[in-house]
Parts: sequence; C-alpha cells; structure tokens
Amino acid sequence: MDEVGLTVPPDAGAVSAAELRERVGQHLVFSIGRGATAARLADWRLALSYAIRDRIVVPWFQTAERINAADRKRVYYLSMEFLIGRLLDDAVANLGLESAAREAMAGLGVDYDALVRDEPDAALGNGGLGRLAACFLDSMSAVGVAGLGYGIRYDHGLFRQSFEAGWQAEEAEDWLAQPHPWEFERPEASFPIGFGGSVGPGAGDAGAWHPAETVIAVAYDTPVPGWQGRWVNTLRLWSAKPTREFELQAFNRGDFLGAATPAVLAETISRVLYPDDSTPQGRELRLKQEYFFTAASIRDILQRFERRHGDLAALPDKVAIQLNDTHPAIAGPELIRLLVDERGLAFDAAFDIARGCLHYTNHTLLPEALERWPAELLGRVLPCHLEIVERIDARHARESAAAGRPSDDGTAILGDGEVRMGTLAFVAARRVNGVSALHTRLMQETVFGGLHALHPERIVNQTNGVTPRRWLHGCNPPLRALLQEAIGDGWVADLDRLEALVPLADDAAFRERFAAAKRANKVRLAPWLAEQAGIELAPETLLDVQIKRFHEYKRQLLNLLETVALWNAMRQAPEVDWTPRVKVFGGKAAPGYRMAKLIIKLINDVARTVNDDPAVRGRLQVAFPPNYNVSMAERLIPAADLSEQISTAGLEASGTGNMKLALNGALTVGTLDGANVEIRDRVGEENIFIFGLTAEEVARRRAEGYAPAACIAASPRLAEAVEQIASGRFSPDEPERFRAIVEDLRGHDRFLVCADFEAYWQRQRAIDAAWRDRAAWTRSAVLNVARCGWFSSDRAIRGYAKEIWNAETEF
Ligand code: GL7
Repeated sequence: MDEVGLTVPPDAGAVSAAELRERVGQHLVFSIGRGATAARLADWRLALSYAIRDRIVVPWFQTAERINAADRKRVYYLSMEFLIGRLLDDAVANLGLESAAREAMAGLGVDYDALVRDEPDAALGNGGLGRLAACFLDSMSAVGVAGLGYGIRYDHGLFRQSFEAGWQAEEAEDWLAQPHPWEFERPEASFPIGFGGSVGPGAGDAGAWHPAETVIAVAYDTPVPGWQGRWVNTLRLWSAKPTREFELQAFNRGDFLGAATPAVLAETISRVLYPDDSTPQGRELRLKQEYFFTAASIRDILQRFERRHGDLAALPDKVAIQLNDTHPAIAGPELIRLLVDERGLAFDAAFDIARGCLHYTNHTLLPEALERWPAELLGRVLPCHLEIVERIDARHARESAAAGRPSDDGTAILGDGEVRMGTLAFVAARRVNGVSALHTRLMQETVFGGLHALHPERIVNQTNGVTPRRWLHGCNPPLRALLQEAIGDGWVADLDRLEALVPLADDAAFRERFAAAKRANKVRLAPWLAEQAGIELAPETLLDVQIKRFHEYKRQLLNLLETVALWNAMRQAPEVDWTPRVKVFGGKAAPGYRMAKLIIKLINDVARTVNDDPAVRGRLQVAFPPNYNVSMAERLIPAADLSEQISTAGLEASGTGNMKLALNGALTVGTLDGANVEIRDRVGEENIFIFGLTAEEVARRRAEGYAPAACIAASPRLAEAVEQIASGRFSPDEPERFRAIVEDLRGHDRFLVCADFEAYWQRQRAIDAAWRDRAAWTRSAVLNVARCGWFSSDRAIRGYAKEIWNAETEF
C-alpha cells in the first residue's frame, strides 16, 4: 500500500456520502466506461459495488498483515458449495455505509433499493449445506478467525426454475453474464491438476503418478468483510482453464473444432454446479470437480505454510482444514500424496500430519446420500489416490484389530467394489461433527456406530447457526428498527443480547409495535406475492410458509394433504369462522428427481383449484412463487407467521431455515427433528407447535412393519384427500397424473406421511385457534426472537474454533 502512496483510512466505514458519490461517478466513467446519461441500472450498480469494494480492500490487507504478524493458525473451509446470494447490500451494511450509500445514490438520481435488487444471486449451492458455508464465511470474519473458504467458481450456478403448466422447468443460470464486481482474478495463483494416467512401480515414491490429462486451476478471490469491516477474510474460488488454449497444429490443419477441444474439455470441470441436494451424483465429472478444487486448495495451503515454516510436522499447529461434507474427502489422500511423493515423508508420518489437520462435517444420515465411488472409477480418474486409500484402509484395519474390533464390523473404507467417502473422511479426520444434537447422537448410534466405538472422542456436535447480519439485520428493516430502539444494536455482533427482549414480551405496547413490524413486512411482501403467484395477502391473514428444497423426507406432501383436507372442511362447513391462511410453498427439485417434481405439479394443481374456488375466497389460498433462492428467502422470512419444519423425525440433520424463521418471529409447526429439538428447548414448549412421531418411534414403526393403509382408513379426512388426488379432482385433464404419489402413499409411504397426518391436522387446528388470540401469539413470537440468539452462526464458529480447530478468535 505504502509503495503506491495510498493512505490507509483508519476506519473502513469513514466515508461521507459526498465522497462516496464522487467515487461512484469515477468508477462509472473509468471502470465501467460509461457516462451518467447513458448509464443503465446495472452500470450504476457496478459503479457503486466497486466504490464499496474499495472500502474493503485496505482492511483486507490489514487483516492479512495481522494474521501473518501473529503467525495465527489458519482455518480452511473446503466446500463444493457456497450459496451466497447478493453481496452489495450485505457489504454496505457490514461497513455501516447504508445511509451514505442511499444518500450518494439519491444525489445521483438513482434508487438504492432498485440497485440492490438488480444484483443477480450468486447461487453456487443447492440448499442448506451451501448456505451454511456462506453463513460460516460471514461469521469467521465477524468473530475474527483467520479463515479462508475454498470452492469452485461455477460458470453456472443452480438452475433457474419456472413453471410450465405447473411442471418445473429448468433453465441455465447465468450469474456471470455481467461482470462480477466483488472478485479479483489471480492468474498467478494457479496449479496444474492432473487426472487419469498411470502409477509407476513403487507407488508412493517420488514422481510415481503420471497423469494423462492436466487442467489449470486459477484462483478468484472475493474479500469477505465482517461486521463493521474490522476483519476481512477471503473466499477463493477455483476456475478450470486449459493448459493450452488451443492446439495450433490442429488449427493449421484446418481442424478448427478439434483445435478448441482441449479448452472445452478442461473448462467443463468448473462449468456447472450439480443440482443435487442430499443425493449425490456418481458421475465422473462430479468426481473430477471434487478432486479439482480439493487438490488446488491443498496445494495452496501447503505453499502458504511452506513460505513461512520449514518443519512439516508443525502443519497441524498452523493449519486446520474443515471438510464440508464428503465432497472434499479426497483431501486426505491428496495431502498424504504430496507429503510422501513430493516431500519424501514416510506414509505413517504423512498420515499423522494429515489427520492432525483434517476435520469432517457430516450433513446427512440418509443412506442414499452418503457418497460412494466405484473403486474402478476412482482408480481410473485418480489411480495414485486409490492406492493411498488402500493403504489408509489397511492402516485403519490394523488399528481396529489392535483395539480388538471384529474385522467385519462394517467400518472398512473399501467394500463391495466401492470407496465409502464418509468412512474415508472419518478415518482421516481428527474430529467429525454432526450439525445438531439429535443428528450427532444418531451418527454415533447408527451410521458411524462402529467407527464411534473405535474412536469415541472423535465425533462432536456443532449445531448449525445462521448469520444475524443477513438473516435479521439485513432482511428485516422494520424489526431491526424496533430492536434498535428497544435494546440498541449490540445484538448484531452478539445475538445472545436478544434475551433482553424477554421481559418486553409481557409489555402490551411493545407487542403492538412488534406486531406492527410483522404487518409492515407483510404489506411489503403483498404486491410481490400478487405478481409472482396471483395471491392477495391481507395483513390479518396467517402467512404459513414451507420454503426449502423439494425432497420426500421434508414432506411438502404432508402440508399439501392438510391443505386439501382444510379446503374440504371449509367447503363442508362454510358457516364456521375459519382462520384465514395463505400457504406459501417455495423450493426446487433436482431435475432428475421425478417424485419431487410430481409433487411440485400437484401443489400447482391444488393451488389452481383452491385459489379459483369462491367457496374459500379470503380464507384459504396457496402460493407457489417460482425460483426460490436466497433473495426470495430474504423477502418471505420476515413476513412469515408460521414456519413449516415437518420432516420425518430422524432425517433432517439440522435445518437452518427453521432458525431463520424463528429468529424473525415466526412460530414453528414441526416434528422433533434436527435443530427443531433445540429450538423447542430454547423457546419453550408453549411457544412452538410440536407434533408427530419421534425419531425412535419412527424407527420402531418401521421395524414393526409400517402399513399406511391403516392410517388412511383411520382418518376420513386423509382418506378423502388421497381419494380426490387419485380420482383426478385436481387434474381433470389427466386423472391418472398423480398415480405414483397415491400408490406410494397407500402402499409404502417411506416417510410416514400418513402416520403423522392426524397429529399434524390437530396441531394445525390448534394453530388456527392460537392465531385468534393475537396478544398471546405475538407474545410467543417475541419470545421466539428473544430466545433464538443462540442460533447465530457466530456461536457455531466460536464452537468450531474452540472445540475443533483449536484456533483463536479476535473478537
Ligand atoms: C443438509 C441437511 O439436509 C440440512 O438438514 C442441514 O441443515 C444442512 C446444513 O448442515 O445440510 N445436508 C445436505 O446434504 N444438504 C443439506 O442441506 C443438502
């Protein structure tokens, strides 16, 4: 900085509106190349983004200098997904520049809110797992962990969803169609990444692997400013580039297409995010993506370490690596390979160093969701790594035997011709964590039972959290303003301070103002909901939302069956004073997940029928706005009254939408699953609507031979709803359309929808009644906000830092 004569501003936020306005004008002209009269909204947005980014760069350098000066332990978060969303408003708020930015843009005749909405979502993730990574990045900067996120710079993020006659249609997403103003390309930070080829004799010795194909991983860095810009970490995303842009010889022969082939093949690796959520894709390209970003990251980590340290044995003191799910689990074999083949360490020494650095977060117990790679495929794409995996497995078998465990206890890494990536990650990690208390206990008791017996200290819990910056301060201006008046703004960096609201739950005047903030959010939402889903949202209506990926275990179908039954009940008893509801569904299904897509179509068909029925007008409406994403969540969550968290108990590892909604004053209707259990423990039984089978009861019911037909027979409401779907009541043009759903419900019902239906219905009617006592409802809502501070991702990151990474926090 000094070399180029820049003065370092002491405070990132210290910029006046006038100064900012000038900087925006300069960027418009000199960075975008456009004058004010010709500038489009996107030009202004880019100009403001660059002006804001300028405020982040110096604190970014300063953070790096502080980390280096103190030789702090670094934490590397490896994740296939970062579901970031928009960055402009978030950066502005973190730097405390909201009023300056508004005023500066108003002075230029540009509406700040319109600029914010113009930014495309960075949707480099599918759902909870990717969004958690984004919240963790924010919190690592907020609490001052020397953290760095590593991932893939996909050209195309999660697909855009639209509905064609109610069916989900997918379109490619194009977030990089316009310049992405937050990143810096780092062509010098690049590594060649090999695939395929052969392993020479004496694998594990120097230079044993001869890859057949090589691509270049090039880094793109995005600064991640923490609260008040005090600390700025980095998100480093890798993009795949060819080793040679094109084959000149082929070109000269006139083979123009062939000349470009190597580039096309290489760039395919970072082209597109796999759109699967909780179910892996066992495809070669996916494996290559996983190795590509993991190998580049590990090399980068080693290079940074070796610039300052000589002794590789010190690596675990200076480096903690967190594997977000098994996607980067090849990190273990890769690190060992680099230590053995390129640095000459013995295998066991290398293994111990790797295990000292690596930690693995498990995010799901669904058996079909645990990654397994055919050994044949792994051997073809990464022949050297397969040999290392075999050596790790052999060492693990020796440890098992020494501990007196039977050799067939199901904990082998290799078996049935497959490599079990969860087992590999477990064996190569110092700590393994679950993401809620219940999930962690189930990990210990079920999927990782054998490994837990062998390494009883290894599995620990770190319940998920969400960043209060985006998920309260950013998305809920009316409530933020009320909190500011009532308890100040200390909660933004210390969410436990929300507890100061507890006594205010009994203050009628405060409750009035709290209810007014919720109403303001609904009023804000209404025009958008009308436009997106043709729904009229009156502020007195109970707004009931289920927003998450479509998966059978999440049971959107249970919610829909209850909707149909409620519609029937309202038609049958029009004289009853029903509690008016708008039910909102939001979410995408994996393009290849037929059942989930059929459920989406069913929701749209039911929505049309119900919304067109004058008999329930003003009482029941169903809205399904297309293309649910982070920005849509930011609109819906502050307005929601009721949060649907109704997964089959034992199957939702944690959930994070449940936390966001409770934190914004929605009451939860939910099963005792994932973090719902901990939400109940905190907000109190009387401020949450729990129903249904517990995880233990689900297991027992299944063991006894669950038969849904008996549940359907015992519930006339359910029977009627199922029969209507079966007979084409919602699909008169094609009565058989939903046959697969009906057959599954009546015959198998893997996720126990029918078993939980009556309990869910009863709970929903209790909710109808509770809504009528608005003082009591609002009191519960206030207590939800007040007692959900613990679900901050700052708390989670402090937990990881202390109990897993052994790393310092600055604040
Ligand atoms: C998930 C879990 O399903 C979800 O419950 C959890 O909150 C999230 C973050 O830990 O991880 N696991 C998973 O594979 N996906 C998730 O969202 C896609």
